[in-house]
Formats: sequence, C-alpha cells, structure tokens
Amino acid sequence: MTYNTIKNVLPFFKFIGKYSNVREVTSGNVNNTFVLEYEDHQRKNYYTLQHINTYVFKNPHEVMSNISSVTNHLRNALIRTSGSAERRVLELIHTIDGKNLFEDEDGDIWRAYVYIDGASALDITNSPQEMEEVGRGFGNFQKLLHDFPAQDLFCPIPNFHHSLKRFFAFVHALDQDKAGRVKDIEEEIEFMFENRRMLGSIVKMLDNGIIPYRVTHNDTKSNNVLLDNETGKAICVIDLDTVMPGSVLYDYGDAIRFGASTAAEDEEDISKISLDMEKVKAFTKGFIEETNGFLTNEELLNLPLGIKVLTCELAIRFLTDYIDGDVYFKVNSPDHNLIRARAQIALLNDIVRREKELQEMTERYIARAAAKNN
Ligand code: GN1
Ligand code: MG
Repeated sequence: MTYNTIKNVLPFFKFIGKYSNVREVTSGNVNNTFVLEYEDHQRKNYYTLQHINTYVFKNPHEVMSNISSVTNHLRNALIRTSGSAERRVLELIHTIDGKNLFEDEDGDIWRAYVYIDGASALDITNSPQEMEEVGRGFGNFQKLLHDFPAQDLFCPIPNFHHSLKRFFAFVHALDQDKAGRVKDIEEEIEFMFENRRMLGSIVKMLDNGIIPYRVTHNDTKSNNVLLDNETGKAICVIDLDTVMPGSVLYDYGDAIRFGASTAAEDEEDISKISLDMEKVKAFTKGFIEETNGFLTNEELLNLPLGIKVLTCELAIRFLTDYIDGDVYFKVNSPDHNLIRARAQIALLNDIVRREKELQEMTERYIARAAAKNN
C-alpha cells in the first residue's frame, strides 16, 4: 500500500542501488514522510522521502531554497569548527535533472534526503539528560547560524509565529464558524480572549527592536533533533521547513512546550499534564551553554515568556483548526484538534503557576554562563 503511494516518484531521484523496502514515519502533523531502503551490491543505502503539504507550504520552492542555503552554511561551519559535517547536517538528494524537489503529474511535490542511520528522533524524551541534549542540539543550531544573514531567507509561511495575528485569525474563524463547532467551546474562547495581550508580547518586542530577529528553526519539537544511538549526543537538527527569521524565544519556548510536558501534545486526560521542571532545567542548561556569548540580556531574561507565548499560540492554532473543520493539521478523530488545544491550555495553566520558579531558574543559568565568560 505504502509502496503504491511512492513507486512512481522513486525513479526521478538519484537514489543509489535497487529499491528494496519502505516504511512510513507517522509522527509529523503536516508532511508525509517515508524511509526508503536501497540495496547497492553488499551495502544498504537509506533515504528519507517526503511529500510536502502544499496547503501548508504554498511556495515549496522558497522552502527548498531556504533549506539549500541553510544546510550549505551549516556544512561549511561544521567543517570549519570540527573538521567534518558527517551525519551532522541534512543532505539533499537531487532529482535526475538536478533539482532539489520533484513535481509529479498530479502537481504533488516531493523531496529527498540521505537518511541519518543509528540515531533517534524522540517524540518523548525519557530523561533530563536527553532533554539537555535536545537543548544543546537547538542551541548549537542557533550558534552555527548566528552569522547567517537572516534577511536572505524567504518567509515560506509569513507571520508563522506572529501570535497576535494567530489571535486575529482565531477571531475570524469564530466569526465564520465553518464547521458549526463554536457552540461547544465557550470556555476555550474565553481563555483565548483573556490571554490576547500576552500573545502579542513577543512581536511587540521585535517590532520595538528590544530583541533582534535571528535565523530560527521555528519547530523545535524534541523529535526534530537526532540523538546518536551510541553516544546519546545531539548530532543533527532536522525538519528545516520553517527555518526563517524569528526570535530565539520562539525556539526556546516551543521546545519546552513540547519536550518538557509530562504528557503528549494530544493527551486527553488533562490531569496528567504539567511541566516537568527537571526537563526544563536540563534543556535550559544545554541551550544557554551552547548559545553563550551571542544572545542579548533581553533575550535571555525573556526566555520564560517564550514558553508561555508559544504554548498559548499552539493552543490557539489547534483551536482555530478545530473551528475551521480540521483543514491544517492531520487528525485521527473529529475531536483531535480540540483535545490538543485543551492539552496546551492545561499546560499553560501550570506554566503560569510556576512563572516565578521559571524566571529564577533561567537567571541562575544565565549567571553561571556569564561567570564562565569572565
Ligand atoms: C507541525 O508536522 P510537524 O510536527 O513538523 C507544525 C508546527 C507545530 C506542530 C505541532 C509547518 O509540525 O508548527 O508546532 O505541528 N508545523 C507547521 O505538533 O505548521
Ligand atoms: Mg515541522
């Protein structure tokens, strides 16, 4: 079945060897991902093939242009600083006519990478140590890209983390009530209205120049950093579709929202959802150590705000998609987006309860990093 979906696409990519197997990766909410196995004499070659969701990515050429330039920069920086970029950066497989994406006869868009073997992408981190490595992975990504000219990148999804515009889109969706679901979500609507000022706080700081735009990843889920199976170390940041100019608070906040929750993003039993402070500390340590020296004080001190805003932003995005009738995120039940939104709201309530603790913890790590510099 899976093979039938992809078989017509395979001959158009420069894969080496003879096709022998495929498995689908089910964890993404937007694109469809397949791992391919090819046999080449006595060796096996593995590739990642992705079908790009063009409802979400309206201009895949811009996405691919960003990915090409960012991976080139990362490769050069890694070779310069550690001598090799082997398994440390995504490597695109071109089509037989030398392009970085393939458009099939139905207009569907596909791209491929070398699959990085012997590493894991964790939907759930099992320990603070793993979460610290995820923090190092994303922190190092920022570090390697901190001299990349952000203005050279396209914005494939404009206003992606403009949380205030997300609020306006939500109000518009309420107004339209396309799927007739607004009547069931009174409490959630009230919650969003109460939080609208907070949603606008990061964009306001960017607009006023209080914090800078940087090249950011913008989708810092723990499963977007590969950890080496033998050493446990972060080796490669993946899923570069949303790399574009943004704030470091987005990357930090979204990573904590996803990776330091005690439950999955779509946990139905909200009594299971809270913030795992050991994982928060571990991630913060790894992230601040890797980014030491180039983040500004304003950025560092506002990292906890990133957690609040990004958790609320995801709540409002899931809720908006629920109201619209599930047109954006993949769902496995009619309530899936509502369950996700409620889970984010539960997490946000715990984050707000721990606000002071989060601020003090962040300041401790900032002070430790600063002491190392002196
Ligand atoms: C989507 O598909 P995935 O898991 O890489 C979404 C992210 C959300 C995430 C929530 C382009 O990412 O912004 O945070 O789902 N990506 C896009 O799980 O919208
Ligand atoms: Mg993604």
